[in-house]
Amino acid sequence: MPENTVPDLEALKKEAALRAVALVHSGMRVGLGTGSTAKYAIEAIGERLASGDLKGVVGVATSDASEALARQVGIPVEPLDPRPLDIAIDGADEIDPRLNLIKGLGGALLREKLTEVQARQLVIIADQTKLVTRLGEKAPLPVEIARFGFLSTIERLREIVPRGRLRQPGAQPYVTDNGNYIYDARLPESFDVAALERQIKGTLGVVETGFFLGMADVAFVAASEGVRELR
Ligand code: ABF
Repeated sequence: MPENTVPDLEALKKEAALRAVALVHSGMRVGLGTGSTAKYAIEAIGERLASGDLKGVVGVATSDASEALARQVGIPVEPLDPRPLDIAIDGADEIDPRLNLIKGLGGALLREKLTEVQARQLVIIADQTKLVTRLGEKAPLPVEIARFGFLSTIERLREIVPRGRLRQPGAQPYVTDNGNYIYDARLPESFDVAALERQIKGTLGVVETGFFLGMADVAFVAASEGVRELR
């Protein structure tokens, strides 16, 4: 690539997605992620099914949007049940050197966590901009909270993570697929991630956090030099 050329992020996301989709085999039950990178994976699974290269794959979607896309590209979709998934493929907002993640800027963190915790293998796909040295470096931590009494929940959360705000892209707060709101918390410069996760999760009114700790098995991270496999 010539010097000073801005990498095409969409091309990088697609390259990472294709590496992950190569791990999908016939008959697998696959967790389908959400977001602009996961979209390429869903499309690629659909293409492999259409070409006959894959057979009998069933998807479990992590959002209404991913379910709609999966159906559109010909992937049969089932609801989540207690059976394990063979693999789940999803994007992330931040990836630290231990493969701990922040997810949920796309708003699907609860269904993503419910689905991906059941996957035998969680494969993360991203472009290089998602790599960080510590979680919270660039992205806020999305925290899904119940709508009922949300202002009180936010007050309680502010005692732990004072900087943050209710996600509100327009006149009304953003509503998740589960009917909840999201508080986007700005993390401090230094903190114990497991302790902070426990503290936030233990706050009345909190449904789930966007910390995905110790869940990812592998990340395919695309840069202009190629796709790196991180474990
Ligand atoms: C989902 O999509 C999320 O958990 C994360 O918030 C987001 C990443 O989206 P993109 O791939 O569009 O950056 O996987």
